[in-house]
Amino acid sequence: MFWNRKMETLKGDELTRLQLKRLSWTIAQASKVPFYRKRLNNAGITPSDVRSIDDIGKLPFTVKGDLREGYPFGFFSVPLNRVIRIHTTSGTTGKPTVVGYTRRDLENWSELIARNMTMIGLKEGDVFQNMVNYGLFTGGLGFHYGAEKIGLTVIPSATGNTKRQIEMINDFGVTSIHCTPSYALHIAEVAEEIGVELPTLKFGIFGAEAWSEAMRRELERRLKLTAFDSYGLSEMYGPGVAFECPEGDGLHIWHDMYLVEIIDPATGERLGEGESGEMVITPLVKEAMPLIRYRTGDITKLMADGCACGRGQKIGRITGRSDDMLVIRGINVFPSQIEHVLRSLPEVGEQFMVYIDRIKYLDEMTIEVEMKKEYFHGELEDLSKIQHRITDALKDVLGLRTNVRLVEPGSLPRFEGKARRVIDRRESKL
Ligand code: DLL
Repeated sequence: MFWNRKMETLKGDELTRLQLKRLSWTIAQASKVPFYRKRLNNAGITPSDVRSIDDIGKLPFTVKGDLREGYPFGFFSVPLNRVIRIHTTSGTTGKPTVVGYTRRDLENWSELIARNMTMIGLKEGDVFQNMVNYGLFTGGLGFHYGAEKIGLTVIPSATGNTKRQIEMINDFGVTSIHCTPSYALHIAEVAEEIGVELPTLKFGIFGAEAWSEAMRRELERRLKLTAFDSYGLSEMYGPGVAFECPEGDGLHIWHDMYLVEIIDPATGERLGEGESGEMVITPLVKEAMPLIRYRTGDITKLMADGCACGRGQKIGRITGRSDDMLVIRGINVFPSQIEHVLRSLPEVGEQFMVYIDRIKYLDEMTIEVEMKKEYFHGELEDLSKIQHRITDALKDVLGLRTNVRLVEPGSLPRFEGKARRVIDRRESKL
């Protein structure tokens, strides 16, 4: 099913022409922001110098630090009286990033969400429970208005009170839910604990954090639904940047609204199709806060074109963030690799936590792993065998010795929003 078949399937010259037109518009719009005016002047570039899509390579990157320096409204290209909504990122490191939206921006954003939700098969008559934070986080209102645009019956349940969420799913005949994969796992855990099935659920939309294929299988099995990956970031609009279609194997990114490049995060060189690197996005229709070549920090690749659904070129699932990468005794480790290993082991339960310390100048990684109930009360000897098996499996994938501690089911923190499973206690990280 398509929400906007023409735009969703636009390809070839027709797409390039539209992208170029919108890119010129975006550069002109960005030139109204003093930061970009100066940048473009310094680079000696005017909007008319961009004659082909590839000319974008002449423009400098924008990074999160630039946006922080513009706090709060320094990146707005329209007067404040045209900005009708503001969101911010959570700002765990330093000042949050502020994003503003004009009326047209909000319409475009809803259009994107409507495309995504229609693509997976949601339509009028479906009941949608939106179990994410409804405040400054873009996941709440972003999905809310897109779902209403299609005509779904929307339950703005937000986060928290897991038992009540489960009750609502059953009482209201909810067919589709949206939350972080971590929270979905918690929902499954609590539903099992209180012995409740969720028979009306069909679709799970999960995103806002990296999650593995093993996690998808687990969520699909335990919640008895089909799980779809949803990717986005506040600096674009929020959720709705890229989304899986029922064919799976990658996410469709909306090429009429976003120009995508993949670069080597170390050198900034552009990489080719199939090569993994950092995704750089230039939004093509953002009015209140245009951005040029924004470095997302997210690691992915452009996949070969030609999805059976007829939509445009996909990106691979996000495998981590360039700034998520941990350097442990000189070896690069992505938290997503740890998650992947742990979720494929039958003895491992719901949660894990990773702690990194520097002990006598040496990095030590300790992984606390919750076990499944049926294994936790086993013989000491068996527990020791399991611990070795986990350590070996991690060593195979990470190339690194780790300290694995098995802990009781239910003893590690649960997350309602984005999970924070890695705690780096070293003073200097490299
Ligand atoms: O997380 C927007 C969103 C809300 C996306 C709801 C999907 C669903 P931020 O809080 O600005 O925005 O965080 C953006 O989260 O750069 C990625 O590192 C990460 N992220 C988001 N979606 C995924 C995903 C929202 N599906 C940052 N897989 C991004 C992996 C994701 N990482």
